[in-house]
Amino acid sequence: MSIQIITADITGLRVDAIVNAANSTLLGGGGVDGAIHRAAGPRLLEACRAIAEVRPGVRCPTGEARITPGFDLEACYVIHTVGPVWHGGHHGEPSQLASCYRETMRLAREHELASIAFPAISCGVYGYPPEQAAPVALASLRESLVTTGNVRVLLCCFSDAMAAVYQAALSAAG
Ligand code: AR6
Repeated sequence: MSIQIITADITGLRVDAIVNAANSTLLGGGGVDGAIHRAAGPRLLEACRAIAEVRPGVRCPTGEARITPGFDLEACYVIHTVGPVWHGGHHGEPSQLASCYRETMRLAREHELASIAFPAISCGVYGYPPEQAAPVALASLRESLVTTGNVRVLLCCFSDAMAAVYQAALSAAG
């Protein structure tokens, strides 16, 4: 089992898959989603558009994940997952966030990926406090890694401050 915290732009990482903190349309947005679409090129949007809607306008409900190729990225795949919008923490946010990590790791296992990089899902526009998101992310990943085995997991933070929060949660988890 290997979980490592780094500070980097996720779009430049040479891993089997990078994870996109998307919205349920899967048709792009700001933050890391916008950066991934820009770096992967227009074929990524075409691939996302081709994913079946589960209801009008929703290709990926909150807490679920979908996989596409990485196109112009160094990464072979993008796994798109939709984190919860923070509404104070008592509206199922922790279990939805845990589900994002679990469902993404399930797809990683299905595709026999050896390395994967996650951004801090929900910790930007969606407003999830990083100090509360980090322990949820780590607990879910640790659970998944019991069955997923030898996958190298990178938690790719966009600032040293965010990396420090995740590092503290990793240390606290022992
Ligand atoms: N590499 C790594 N991390 C990044 C990068 C990057 N290039 N760019 C931003 N981050 P956010 P969310 C960090 O807002 O909160 C989009 O519009 C960022 O600093 O991207 O899940 C989607 O379409 C923050 O720590 O995702 C949705 O509508 C983290 O990534 C909505 O935002 C997540 O911030 C999703 O919101």
